[in-house]
Amino acid sequence: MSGKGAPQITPDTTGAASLRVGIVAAQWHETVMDGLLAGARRALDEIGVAETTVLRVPGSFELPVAAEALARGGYDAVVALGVVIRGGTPHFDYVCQGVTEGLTRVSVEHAVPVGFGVLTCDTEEQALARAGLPGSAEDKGHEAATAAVATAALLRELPRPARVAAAGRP
Ligand code: DLZ
Repeated sequence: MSGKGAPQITPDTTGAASLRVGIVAAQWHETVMDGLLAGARRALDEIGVAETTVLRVPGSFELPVAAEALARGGYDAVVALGVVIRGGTPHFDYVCQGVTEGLTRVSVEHAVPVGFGVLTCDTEEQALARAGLPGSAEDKGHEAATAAVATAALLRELPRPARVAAAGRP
C-alpha cells in the first residue's frame, strides 16, 4: 500500500476528555517504537484525551490479548503499535497474520475501534520512514491514534442499544 489518498481526519473533539483510550505497544525495534508511541501520545494530547493507559507487551504477537483486555475493560478505543520486520523465514507472515486477525476480531467483537499502528516492513529503513521521527515521511502512530478516536467519537453518536448489539452484549 502507498500512503497516497490518505484523508485529513479531524476527530470530533467534543467530549474527548471523557474518552478512555488504551495504547498497546510492542517492544521490538526500540527506536521505531519510540517514534510510534510519541506520535500516538501527541495525537491524543492534541485531541484532548485525558485518560490514557499504556500496556507494553513483549512482541507484536501479544498485542491482540492486551487489546482484548482493554476492550473488555470498557475502554472506548485502543491504539495498537508494533513493528514487524521481515526475516529469512515464514515467521514474519505468521506474526503479521496473527496480529492483524487478532486485532480485527477484538475490534469487531467488542465494537471498540482499534487503531492499526503495526508496521509490517521488509527493512528497518522502511519502518523508520513511517515512525514519525525527525526525517520520517510518515507518522503512523499519530495516524492510528487519530483514526481510533475519530471512530470512537462516531460510534458514541449511535443510540446505546445499537452499540450494545454491535458488541454482542445482552
Ligand atoms: C519472534 C519475533 C521476531 C522474529 N520478530 C519480531 C518483530 O520483528 N517484531 C515484533 O514485534 N515481534 C517479533 N517477534 C516476537 C513475537 O511477536 C512474539 O513476541 C514472540 O513470538 C513470543 O510470543
